[in-house]
Amino acid sequence: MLRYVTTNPGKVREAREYLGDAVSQLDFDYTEIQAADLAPIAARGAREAYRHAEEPVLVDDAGLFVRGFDGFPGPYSAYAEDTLGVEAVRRLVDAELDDRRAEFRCVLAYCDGEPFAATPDPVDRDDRVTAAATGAERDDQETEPLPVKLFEGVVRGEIVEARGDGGFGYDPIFEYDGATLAEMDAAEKNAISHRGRALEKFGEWFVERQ
Ligand code: ITT
Ligand code: NA
Repeated sequence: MLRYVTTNPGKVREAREYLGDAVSQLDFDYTEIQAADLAPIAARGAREAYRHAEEPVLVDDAGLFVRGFDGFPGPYSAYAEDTLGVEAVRRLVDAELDDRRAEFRCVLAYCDGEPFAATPDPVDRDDRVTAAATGAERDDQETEPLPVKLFEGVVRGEIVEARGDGGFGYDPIFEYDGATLAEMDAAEKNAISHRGRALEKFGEWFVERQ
């Protein structure tokens, strides 16, 4: 059984929509280190979650990166949602920026305690992600680092007035191709979303791993 490590049921709904019943939620609040990128946060989280669960884990770290704010809230998106709230983030963009462009990023980090093949993975064409996946990501807690494989997805859109009541988090204020993510069902959102794209890369790779 593959455990999808998150406290957020919205993420699990989308993962199960894509990967099916082979995944179940592991409601585990791993330590989120401070970092400018999602990848090291997810990688550390996957190692911690694997040590805790002792079965294959997939950690999902995501964030909203507003271009005109140099990527804020980015890795601090959950904190910004909890403190300011989604509507205040939208008002900030409205008040401060003419450029409404933003992107959602999602990094999935997989760990099952086993090493990965050293040969370049033809499916994973993102150089930065592949570099991190080869063990370049250091594990301070162990002399022998646990290998972690990373999969990244991005969707580019714009911050708009809230519309729709599907999805979760920042979905109502993020528009892609004329619709907000909250106006899409889980399958429609997966077809274009940061998470859907990361899940697709993971799914193709995981079939070969099995
Ligand atoms: P876990 O860490 O337990 O997985 P979380 O909700 O705290 O749950 P993150 O740390 O990845 O997740 O924080 C991401 C923030 O971005 C959080 O405020 C989410 O609501 C939001 N978010 C993540 N994915 C999203 C998506 O697909 N659509 C809208 N908002 C999203
Ligand atoms: Na979190």
